[in-house]
This record gives sequence, C-alpha cells and structure tokens, in this order.
Amino acid sequence: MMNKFEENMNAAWEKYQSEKKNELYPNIMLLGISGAGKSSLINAIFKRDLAKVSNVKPETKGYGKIYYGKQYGLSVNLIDTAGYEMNQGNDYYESVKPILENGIENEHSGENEKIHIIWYCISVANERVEDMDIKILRDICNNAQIRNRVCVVFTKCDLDTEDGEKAAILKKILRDKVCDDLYCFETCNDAELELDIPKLIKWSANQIDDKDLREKFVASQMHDLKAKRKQANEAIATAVTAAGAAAAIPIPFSDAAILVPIQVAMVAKIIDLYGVSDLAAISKGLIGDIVISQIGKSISASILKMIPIVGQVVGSVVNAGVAASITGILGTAISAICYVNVKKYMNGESIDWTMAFSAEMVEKAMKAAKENASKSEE
Ligand SMILES: Nc1nc2c(ncn2[C@@H]2O[C@H](COP(=O)(O)OP(=O)(O)OP(=O)(O)O)[C@@H](O)[C@H]2O)c(=O)[nH]1
Ligand SMILES: [Mg+2]
Repeated sequence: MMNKFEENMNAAWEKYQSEKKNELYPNIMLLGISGAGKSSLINAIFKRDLAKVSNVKPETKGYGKIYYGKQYGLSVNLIDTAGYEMNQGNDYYESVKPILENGIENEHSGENEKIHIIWYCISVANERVEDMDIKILRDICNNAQIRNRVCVVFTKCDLDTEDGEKAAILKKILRDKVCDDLYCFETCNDAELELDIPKLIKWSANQIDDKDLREKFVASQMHDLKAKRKQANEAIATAVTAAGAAAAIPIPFSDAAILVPIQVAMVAKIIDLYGVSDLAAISKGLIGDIVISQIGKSISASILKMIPIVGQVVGSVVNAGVAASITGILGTAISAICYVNVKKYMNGESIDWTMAFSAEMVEKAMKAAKENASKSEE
C-alpha cells in the first residue's frame, strides 16, 4: 500500500517527466569543408558516438543531417552538415543557407526554430582557408540576425606546431578577410588535450539568451562540470525557498506531503541539469524511462527515511527552517551523486546509473550533506 507521501512523489515525478516531452532544445549548426572534423567535434564536446566520423568519403550525407536530441539522448539538436567537396562549395552553401537564415523545423509542431549557435569548422591540418569559407563567414557576419552566433572552431590542433602557429596564421587571415572580432577556438578530438574546448563551451552557453535553452546546453556538454553544478545549486536554492514558504505556517508532520512535489521536482531538475537523465537513457538503449523511474523510487524511499534523520521535527510539526533544511540536504546529496558520476563519465568510465542512485547511495549522500550542513552552521 502506498501512503500519501509515496503517492505524491510518484505523481510529482511522473508530472515532471511528462512535461518534459514538449520541451525545446537549443539548435547548434556545424559548417565547414568535408573532412574538417565537424562530426568529430560533436563527439568530443558531448562525449557520445553520435555522428559518424569519416576517413575517406563524406559520411554525413545530404548536406543537413539533423540529430534531434530527443532521439539521440541529448538535450540539444545538432545540425551536422555534410561538408562540401572542392568545387561543390556553391551547392553546399545554397543548401545550408535556408537553414542558417530560417532555422529548422520543430519535429513535433512543424514550426521553425532559429539556430542558436554556429560552429564553423576549419582544420589547421589543411593550412588554408577556402574561398568558400570566407564567403560563407562574410555573409554570416553581414547578417545582423545571426552574426553574434557564429564562431570559428579550428580543428585538429593536435597537428599544429607546439606554439599554435598554424592556427594563428589562419586566424589572422580570417580576421583580415572576414571581420576583425571573429571568435576563434582551437580544438582537437584527442580526449587528453582539452585546448580551447572549455572556452568554446563557455562562449557558446553565453550566446544562448534563453535560460532554459542555455541550461540544456550546459547539461549536455561533457567538459565543464562546475557549470553544471552551478546551475544545480540555483535549482536547489529555488526549491529551498519554496519549501520554506510552504511551511511558513508550521504544518503538522502528517501534512508534510505537501512539500514532496517541490522536492521531487527539484531532484528531477538537478538530474537533468547535469545531463544525467540523458546519460541514463542512452545507457539503457534509449528506454531510459526505466532507469529514471527507478531513480525516482529510491529517492522517494530516501526522502521518507530522511525526515527522522533531520531530527528537528518538534512536536510532530514541520516549520519553515526544517522544511528548508530537509530540501537543501536532499538537493545537495543528489547534486553530489551527479557530480561524482558525471566526472567519472567524462573520464571515460562507464556508469551504472541505477547503482549510482540506489537507495543506499542516496542515503549515504544525504548523511554526508547533513553533516556538512551542520558543520557550516557551527
Ligand atoms: N589528428 C586529428 N584528426 C582528426 C581530428 N578530428 C577529426 N579528425 C579526422 O579527420 C577525419 C574527418 O573527420 P570528420 O569528423 O568525419 O569530418 P567531417 O567534417 O564531419 O567530414 P564530413 O562529414 O565529410 O563533412 C577523420 O579521419 C577524423 O578521424 C583531430 O582533432 N585530430
Ligand atoms: Mg561529418
């Protein structure tokens, strides 16, 4: 038999997950000559084998392959263009131009969504900038609607000289011929060499005005863990305030179930903000709902056990302070689990997400969070 707590938890968890179905994602477009390393860049930034990487023939067919995040376990949509071959530059540009200017169609509503970020890839290994690259970049920079969303990503910088001479030369050419404040980042697909990838991620996040979309980008990228934690901390602070307000007039312990929707929504949000829901989903072959609902269950069990742990339930009444501290401890614990495991994922370990969020692990993390919280009070 489910008690009132469990019923509220399950309902809140399901509500949160179902509301996610129609969410929008940021749209990132990759441009550049065939073999520039566009597909490899996608795989390096998101740490997924998403886009096919080609050795010889162009792998990304039909000029505009759209990876709708929802189908690939990512919270961003990626428009990976098949790079142009020599002499086909005009065809290429004609076919990508409408996407650049008008955006892509939402897979559900059919409405157009704008492109938020353009990563224009140029390989330093080629040691040259194609005329077509200059033409396309110039057009973008002359278009007030999109000029702020483009940057140049120098790829294959592991093949550059030690002091990055090749990239420096190409950058100078671009700034002379395109515009003098074009942003450029040096990258490569070698996991040992981060180069400018963290900077590229920060810059890209900053170009996305909409907070929800920006959060989804930060959740999806797999380099800047602190940015993920920062946005989780904001979600925790919001929930702590809401829980305190809900118990501003102390509520009987038996009515503490009214706090549950706040706490459950917070937990689900934290997991999303780290990109963990997406990672858990792909690890189970896109049927991640199972993992997510298991995570929900073990967290529900832990919330129930936690209430006595906090041990300040005076006369069976929950006041604002207790409501806030329970919520803060839970949020901090979930954030810590996400942090540790995403870090492992970034380092190439494979993670069993069901284990990571077992009731036992959640309880352990909550005890640690509680100890830290009382230490900082002293
Ligand atoms: N050394 C080195 N090689 C790279 C790097 N990035 C990509 N490559 C290689 O360059 C080749 C082309 O990479 P892709 O990522 O398929 O290039 P693309 O731009 O997607 O190519 P198309 O899909 O044909 O337009 C592959 O053989 C990659 O292994 C890098 O950072 N360093
Ligand atoms: Mg490709």
